[in-house]
Amino acid sequence: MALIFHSKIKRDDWWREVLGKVLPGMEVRFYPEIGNPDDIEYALCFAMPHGVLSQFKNLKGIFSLGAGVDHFFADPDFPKHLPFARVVDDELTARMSEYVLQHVLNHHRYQADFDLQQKDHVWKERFPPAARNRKVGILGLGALGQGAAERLKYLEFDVAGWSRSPKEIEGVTCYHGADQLDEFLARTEILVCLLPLTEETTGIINKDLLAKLPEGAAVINPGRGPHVVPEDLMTAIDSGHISSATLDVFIQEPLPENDPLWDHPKIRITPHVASVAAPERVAALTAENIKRIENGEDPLNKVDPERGY
Ligand code: NDP
Ligand code: OXD
Repeated sequence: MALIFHSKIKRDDWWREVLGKVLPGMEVRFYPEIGNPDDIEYALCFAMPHGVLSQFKNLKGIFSLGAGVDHFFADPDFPKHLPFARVVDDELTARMSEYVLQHVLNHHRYQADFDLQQKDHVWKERFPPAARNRKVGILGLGALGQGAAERLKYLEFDVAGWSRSPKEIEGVTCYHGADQLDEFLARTEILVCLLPLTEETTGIINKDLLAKLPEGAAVINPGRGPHVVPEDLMTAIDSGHISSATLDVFIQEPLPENDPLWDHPKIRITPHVASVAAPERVAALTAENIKRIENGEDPLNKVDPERGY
């Protein structure tokens, strides 16, 4: 029995050790060292090159190394019929919540303006409203959106969220579906995108959506790069309608050196670090899911290929 592993971040020794502890009978092969493809029964990966997974004719299950799965569905040969699971994990959620809190607080407290003022030695006060009067809106109320909403509520922000299906979450004003998007946007002063990337959500943060946010709103995107149309975001910031933005994810990663986003004075960039799942936790989840599949059960956190997330 062999498992094929692939990650964008090279830490093969670490993964070999943690997977070895929880899957003692499993041979772990690190892509591109596939060996005999017929030995491969499981895949644990992120951004596997397209066409690779479909070569494994004895594959029984596929596990994403992360929460997002868009990179799998982008592969035209992705074997959609196989059990397929992603990571849902308290620690990954907690890390994402930290990121969201950090950047919501920066926007709430006008930190981008103060950074620019500091460069010019300008002393100009501006006080934010109390958190309870600051409206934060989260696109996506799944594992990560709900986690972030909980922490924001703790700081007393006025939190709303938007999802595909209706939700009831105590202390969060919930909107859903295309019909309620405009109402959600009209009340959102700080927009956080925690949607999965699907056909429906690609390019969602475009000029039309940005125009529906109130004057001075800020945007935070730790979802996926293609959620945002970067030219529309820069135009909306340059016009003054949007005050500032924080982006963690990009259409092309690493963000090319000559990309204008790097130098925009009102855009803060982080290199896709909003959250990550610890290898020990992913390894334990993988072992549990292999056990389940071997017993003929569904894996935990199963992805629905029809919905795309
Ligand atoms: P979930 O699948 O748990 O939640 C997705 C949410 O988005 C759900 O509330 C879902 O609605 C909603 N949604 C999906 N499609 C639509 C739509 N068309 N219209 C309205 N709402 C929609 O995902 P997670 O919370 O676990 O993760 C979200 C994303 O965060 C990941 O897909 C990944 O892209 C990104 N991510 C980024 C990281 C980083 O470091 N930058 C790290 C980890 C994840 P419903 O509840 O009705 O299904
Ligand atoms: C993820 C990610 O999807 O790291 O987990 O982006």
